[in-house]
Amino acid sequence: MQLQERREPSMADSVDPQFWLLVHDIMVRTRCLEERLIKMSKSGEGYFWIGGPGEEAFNVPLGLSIKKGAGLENDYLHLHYRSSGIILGMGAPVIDTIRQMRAVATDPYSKGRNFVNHPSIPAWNVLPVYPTIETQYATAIGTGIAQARAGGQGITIVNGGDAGTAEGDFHSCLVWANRPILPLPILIIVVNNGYGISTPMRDQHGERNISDWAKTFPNMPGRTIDGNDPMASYRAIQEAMTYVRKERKPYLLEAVTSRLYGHSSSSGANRVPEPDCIKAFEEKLTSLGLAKRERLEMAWHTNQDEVDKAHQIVKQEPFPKADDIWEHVFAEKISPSYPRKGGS
Ligand SMILES: Cc1ncc(C[n+]2csc(CCOP(=O)(O)OP(=O)(O)O)c2C)c(N)n1
Repeated sequence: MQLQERREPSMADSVDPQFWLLVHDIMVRTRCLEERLIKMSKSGEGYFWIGGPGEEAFNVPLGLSIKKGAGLENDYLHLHYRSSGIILGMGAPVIDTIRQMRAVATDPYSKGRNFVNHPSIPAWNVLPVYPTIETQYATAIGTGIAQARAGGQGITIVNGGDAGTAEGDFHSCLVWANRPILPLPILIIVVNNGYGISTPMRDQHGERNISDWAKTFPNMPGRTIDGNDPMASYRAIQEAMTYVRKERKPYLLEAVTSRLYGHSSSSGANRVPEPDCIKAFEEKLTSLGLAKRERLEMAWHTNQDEVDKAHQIVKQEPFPKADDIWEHVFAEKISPSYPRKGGS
């Protein structure tokens, strides 16, 4: 793997230090949330855990950079199941993810019916996250076409893992995004954490970098960056987003990250000794003189407290009732030929 970094020592100075404290705060909130979800899965509160501890350094700057809202003039997000840092960066509250983990009726994303970290937020163009890997690269083509036709500033953003790039949906996205007749404004992201469940990426992928697929298309930029560094990530995201928004053409960005608790609860969800992006960021912030250690420690206390309080609230909330099974399944104005409540 070769990181294509462009070193700009002025990066830390060119951004308000308060911004990096905000990034740190949301990274910590995301980690506190994910560690709570893991505890919930281990104590039988919820059926399954999958999530993004280790991806915070890339995801939080991305979430903070989204043009957020509904409709074609805003960004559409086709995300995978490790994107908690993105939606928390966009301002989603931790309590809603805890609700989906416990599968309670108050879960706004799926009414207690989907796995945790499978949000759906229509008001922010966050399409439902699915557990089938890589299909999001196919749906991204649809909003990409709509936004190419509409013009304006809104773009489509899709992310997924390294292993999934071996599947056809990823390549369909590259081909459709680069059609000369209608190039698509899609920021195509691959988060490379080095594994597909338990299969090492290096055993399966002969390409040097996944971003090298961009070279197949004469005009498509592609880069591989250190997704464990929030400053490098923010810089690369800004560059890529500016290109896609202005040029209305695709960009392939690969972020190399850690995977700190393995694949999911199915593989045990135990901490593994890979580089921790939050620890490294804290070292950087203090050594650059951008933050004091006490300020950073306070972020851990405040966010842990917020997550604990949200968890206590969710524990009192009701589970869905059996009678609710047909709610939110069919659209309101449906053809009479479609099945009705109680029918099939
Ligand atoms: C279409 C499909 N095939 C297989 C699976 C089983 N599966 C779930 S996660 C996973 C590995 C995904 O690895 P990667 O794309 O690298 O993403 P990561 O989980 O590492 O973020 C697989 C094969 C699936 N969910 N969907």
